[in-house]
Amino acid sequence: MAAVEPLEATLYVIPGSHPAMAARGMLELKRIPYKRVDLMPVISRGALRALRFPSNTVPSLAIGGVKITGSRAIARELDRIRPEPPLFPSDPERRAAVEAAEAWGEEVLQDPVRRILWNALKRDRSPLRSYAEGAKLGVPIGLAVRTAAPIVAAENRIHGADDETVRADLGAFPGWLQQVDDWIAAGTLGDDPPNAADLQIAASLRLAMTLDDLRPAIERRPAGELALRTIPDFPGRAGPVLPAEWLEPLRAPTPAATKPPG
Ligand SMILES: N[C@@H](CCC(=O)N[C@@H](CS)C(=O)NCC(=O)O)C(=O)O
Repeated sequence: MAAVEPLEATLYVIPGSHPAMAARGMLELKRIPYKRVDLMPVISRGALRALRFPSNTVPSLAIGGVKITGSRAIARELDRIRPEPPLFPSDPERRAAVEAAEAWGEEVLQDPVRRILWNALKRDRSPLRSYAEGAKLGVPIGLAVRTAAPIVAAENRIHGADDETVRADLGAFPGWLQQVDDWIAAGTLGDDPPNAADLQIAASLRLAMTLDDLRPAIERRPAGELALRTIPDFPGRAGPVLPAEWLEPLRAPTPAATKPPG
């Protein structure tokens, strides 16, 4: 067996960032030890620019002298430098299906979950502390949370988390959950060990499940089980805060719940 070269790896994250959590899952799956650097949102942008990463978002990873930004780029680089266990299937058709689900996870699901969270935190900032659990931000967590109002406002602006958009996101959510359930049924998702799409999608669903407003609609379906299995621990918990009428689409019975017995 070829010797596995030790790798110097530093992963830059924001506490509670779902794509950063996906990247952590990838490194852990491949048993690559890494140093984690926790950054405050917004401030992260300047820090990553100063560190000369290709872009200014998290996750950003420095590994083996290379700097990569983005959960999907990180998945590919990790598979290149440490092929086992693979994040993508070797069969071309299966790989294409996993890549399509992974792209959907980033391009369709990731942003709405981010918007919903920031909109909820705008209504009540007190859960912020729970998302920062275990993080080393360089300032006392209490102080970071107490002074977070401008950051929360900036994040709402940066990510376009206005009420109209977030209400529409919640309306679309049941369809997205159905899409994930369908991919699980088709075998594209739900592999053991997880593939890149499992990690990408599970991280978004896990963050959504930190919101008491959303968790009941997710946890008992295959999508929720996948999320909990793939990323058992995800810091953060926000109590109910979104307007009840926005959540109505999520209250409709799931297809599994309406199936007749037998
Ligand atoms: N789509 C990117 C994530 C890009 C992104 O928006 N990351 C957020 C954290 S979830 C970020 O860096 N935010 C910094 C900020 O908003 O100031 C990926 O999958 O890597």
